[in-house]
Amino acid sequence: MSKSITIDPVTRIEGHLAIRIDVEGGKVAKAFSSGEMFRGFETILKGRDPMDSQQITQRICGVCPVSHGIASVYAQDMAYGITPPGNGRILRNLIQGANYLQDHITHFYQLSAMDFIDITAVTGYTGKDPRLMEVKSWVTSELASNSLFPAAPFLPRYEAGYVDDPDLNITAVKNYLRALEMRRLAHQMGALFAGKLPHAASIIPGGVTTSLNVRAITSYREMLAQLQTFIDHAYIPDLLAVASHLPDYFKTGKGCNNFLAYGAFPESSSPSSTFLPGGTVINNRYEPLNEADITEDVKFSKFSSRSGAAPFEGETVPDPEKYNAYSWIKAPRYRGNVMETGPLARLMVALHSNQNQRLTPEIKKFLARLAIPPETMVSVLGRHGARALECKLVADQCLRWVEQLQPGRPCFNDFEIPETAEGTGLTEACRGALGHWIRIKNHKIDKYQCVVPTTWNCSPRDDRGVPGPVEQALEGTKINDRENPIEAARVVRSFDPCIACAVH
Ligand code: NFE
Ligand code: MG
Repeated sequence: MSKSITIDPVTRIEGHLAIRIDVEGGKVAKAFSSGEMFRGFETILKGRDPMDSQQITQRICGVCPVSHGIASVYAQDMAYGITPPGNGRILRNLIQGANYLQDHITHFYQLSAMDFIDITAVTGYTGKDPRLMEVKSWVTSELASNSLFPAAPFLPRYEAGYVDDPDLNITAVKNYLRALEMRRLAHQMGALFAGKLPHAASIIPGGVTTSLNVRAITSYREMLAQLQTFIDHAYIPDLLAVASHLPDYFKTGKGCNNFLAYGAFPESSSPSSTFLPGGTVINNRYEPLNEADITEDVKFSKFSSRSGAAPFEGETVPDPEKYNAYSWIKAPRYRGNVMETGPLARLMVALHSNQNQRLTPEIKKFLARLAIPPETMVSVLGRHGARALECKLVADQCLRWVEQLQPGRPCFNDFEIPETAEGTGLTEACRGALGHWIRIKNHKIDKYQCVVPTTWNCSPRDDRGVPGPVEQALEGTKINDRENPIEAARVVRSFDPCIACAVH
């Protein structure tokens, strides 16, 4: 007999996600992922000045706003027929890169580490680090108190097998605290060129409104060096250590095994020259991306609009009472296929396409350190590993880009908003492939559609009843204790879901 377990809300993610799993014989037989609210950004944008869109769409999210701004200005660049000058392209990369570092570090330490690390180990700390001593005394007094949720956000959590190594656990708590400083530093670094963050003020069609000066460039480089040190000496070693303690999670949460990436960080004015390559891997075979193959199903989503439409034809008409619908997330598909997107997808696309020959040896070196073959990356720990490696690669690349800036040269090109136009903006947000589609009529936005990374990953079933990537990754997962379904939470969090984005 199957028993249904609902995790609602899933905590330590962004937004409102409910997961229902039907467990049979100690394993997940079926899973249902539900985005629990409607937001309506695509509707809000209709009729507005197109130049509002890079500001308004950044408000979809406080975690990956830069990527929404970037997707929006890419779509407008295409609609207005403009290309940014070299400085403008590089500055966009540097702002987006800073956001990647902030976001990946936050995901590992603040959002996921507590799935693996036993933070109560800090109560046995005997060293003299003042901050760890402070955490120790706080956790100890909280545990002795009558508080309903003592030591939140560290506790409560599911009871489970955590890493059984006091030194590693204490180091991870120490790095959890340092990660808070690192994410602030990454924001400050990006804000040197963004005006402010998390919502960048300077990203516009045609480039970036910043007047480059040597002081900002030097500051960016100095802050980046601190972040690189943290990534190389804390994030990557902590990730490798956790992986060595919980190897079963290389065998858990495989999922659909199809991967989609649009590519990100252009290295020249050619759209295909991205540092992180784009394309698809279906049945272990690489194919270049064909944008026309992207559609969104809504049979099980709470919308009355037509199912199976391409983004330019898509509508977003909410229908909260729709029969059988169980999510506010649409179900994007690529030529009908369920596709995983995100750092793991980018790694698989890079490896299978070998488009960026600098990346392939780095990925192979990392797999050797993990002592696993590429196919084992398709797992809970593989997703965390791909994120950590990508964080390092992007940080190292930001150093190369910042050297390419040319003070005194222009950072944006002028443009006019045409009466009628359309454009597509494709990039990679931290969680995966992000697309914005804009159509302009009478100088105003006539249609704006976003297909967002977590919309792909947390999608419900499609019109054929095929479950989405997270739903598939949950299927087959062993659940040892139905009161503590930590295994399911670990699978879901490996995707780093953002439901605020997914329901936009
Ligand atoms: Ni709201 Fe976002 C998603 C990412 S879309 S976090 O999903 O990364 O740009
Ligand atoms: Mg949408």
